[in-house]
Amino acid sequence: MIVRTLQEAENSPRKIESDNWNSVRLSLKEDGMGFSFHITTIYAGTETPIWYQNHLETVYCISGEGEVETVDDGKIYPIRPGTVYILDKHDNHLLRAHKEMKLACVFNPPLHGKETHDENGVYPLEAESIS
Ligand code: 9YT
Repeated sequence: MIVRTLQEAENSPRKIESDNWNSVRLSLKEDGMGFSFHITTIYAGTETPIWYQNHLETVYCISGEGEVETVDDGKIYPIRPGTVYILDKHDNHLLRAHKEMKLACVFNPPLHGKETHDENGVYPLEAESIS
């Protein structure tokens, strides 16, 4: 069994910083679970273009307030605590935070650890591990 705390992971290479967000990667590919699990903080007032062409992601809102817009059809979905959105179609989307949001995120296939978005909001299939 593997046991970690958010606090220790925040003070380790498991925490990845970006302009609009940070992500604390509590479980990664190297754990052999077939998914990775992250706690992501989206900064207030930001809009992030995301298009996970190589991954599926499920996102559960723990706290904060925002919205997600699917680019293909312009639909806007409010995000509140208790909301889950599931990117089952590799949806190209815009994530906006009205207030800082804490999100629990699951990726399939799992991330290696060091991924950050490229200019199109994509993560590559292969990336550097944290260890
Ligand atoms: C919701 C979302 O995808 N935010 C970007 C960061 C991502 N969750 C990650 O790498 O943990």
